[in-house]
Amino acid sequence: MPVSLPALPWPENAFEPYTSARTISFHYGKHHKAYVDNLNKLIAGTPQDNRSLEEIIRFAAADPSRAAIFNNAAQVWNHTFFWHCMKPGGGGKPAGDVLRAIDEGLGGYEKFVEQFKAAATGRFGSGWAWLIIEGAALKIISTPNAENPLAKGQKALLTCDVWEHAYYLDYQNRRPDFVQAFIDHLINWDFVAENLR
Ligand code: MN3
Repeated sequence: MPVSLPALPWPENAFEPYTSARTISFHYGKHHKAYVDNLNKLIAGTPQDNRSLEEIIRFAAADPSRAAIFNNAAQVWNHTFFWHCMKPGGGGKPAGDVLRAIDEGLGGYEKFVEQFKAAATGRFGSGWAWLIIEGAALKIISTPNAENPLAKGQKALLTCDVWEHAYYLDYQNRRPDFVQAFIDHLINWDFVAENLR
């Protein structure tokens, strides 16, 4: 039972002008799809091809000799999660339970923005910025390359892809401008609220 490429939750042009249809088309249709295809090649005919994606990630994270499986499996999961972290007309200050959690856990929305931007722009090279829960604590972290909270026993609430392929066609070297647009116009706080429950 191969791992499949899930459908996008919105049209590819849903985030113009903050992220172009061209960026989404390459990011989903080439990058995300390649991780799915590579993973399926790596697990074909092994016990992993009957496991869930989450199980494959935990299996592969346990042993450095499984790095190729880990990298592709985690990138499949990270991208599917990332697509749900964005919605048309999203971004800006959240409300309700999410805002309460951010107020209590991070000291307010302005602190969230400051820390999330620092995690996203401060990540050297390729990686991800995350809002997570570890134990009972709300935290902002960044991970390199394919690494994700799932493999560390943390719960992911929100992520932003800061690999160059996520923004280079639209922003070139200006990663901070992409991150600002993500925060102001793209974040799907409804999805964060579901993850918080
Ligand atoms: Mn990506």
